[in-house]
Amino acid sequence: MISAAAELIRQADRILVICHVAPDGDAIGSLLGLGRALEKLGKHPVLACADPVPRLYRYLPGQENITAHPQGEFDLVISLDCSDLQRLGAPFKEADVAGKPIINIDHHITNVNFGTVNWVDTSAAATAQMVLELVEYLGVPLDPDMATCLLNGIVTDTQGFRTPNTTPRVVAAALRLMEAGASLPYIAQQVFNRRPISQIRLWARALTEMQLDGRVLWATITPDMRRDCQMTEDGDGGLVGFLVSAVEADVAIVFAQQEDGTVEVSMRAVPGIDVSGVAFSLGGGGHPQAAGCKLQPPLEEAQRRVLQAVKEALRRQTGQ
Ligand SMILES: [Mn+2]
Repeated sequence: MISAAAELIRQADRILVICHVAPDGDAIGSLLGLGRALEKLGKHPVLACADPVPRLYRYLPGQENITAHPQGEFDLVISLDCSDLQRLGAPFKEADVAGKPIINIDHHITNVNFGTVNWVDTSAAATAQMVLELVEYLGVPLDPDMATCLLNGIVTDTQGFRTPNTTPRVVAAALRLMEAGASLPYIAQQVFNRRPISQIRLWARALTEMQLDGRVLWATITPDMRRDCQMTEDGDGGLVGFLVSAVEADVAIVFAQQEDGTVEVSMRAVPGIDVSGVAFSLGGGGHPQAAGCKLQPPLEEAQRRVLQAVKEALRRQTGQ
């Protein structure tokens, strides 16, 4: 698969590189790392994402070049960290790419193989790890900026090398990126140790109303709560990862309602429990221990559906 991807890249010139909506650190890091490598190959990549770069990742070199409105013609599309075409959002729909080949590079178990070339490696801890392998395969020398972006992807998707898929291969990839000039302590400081007080206030609000239902711990964030706390970004700011640390819970869920009423559902599970199937059945996707989906309002109906599906999955998986 990597050779087929490399062949398409060698033949192309103007390349649309695009990641999923509501981008995370792996999506942004992979996008920037691959974009830089393609430029070094003499290609003309345009980096696209439907949503703005989250504040946390604005320290990454080149992030200001990511656009939500890719212009002009392209002869190749590279999709990164995205399990289906829908999740590429508006930039993909609007771009002039009809009939052009798509390279689908992803590590989500729920990937639906929508590409011309599908390189889906569910054993990879991050898409950035696969991008590193591709960059090396293409023979592009790493530089410190490229290495920083790719290591950002690995560090965030493994929550700082703590997820069960952190294999020696992942650590070896991180080692190569550090040797190329990326600083692991600097990245960890940027992405784990700094958060705006508005986010802490929002967590405080959400935590007072969280509920434990069996072994499912869940919380809600509404647009009103975000306004009260002057929190400008969507999502939960990582709250779901904090909730799943409760020893009384096997699954944590955060329901983050958007301004338009849509409910963004983030789920986390302890090792041994798989929530990716629940997310997929509700139109989303993800990994066994970290998955999500988007549901239509009303909020209460979305909560009822998700909680029911999660409890059913827990019953099936634990036999309780
Ligand atoms: Mn990822």
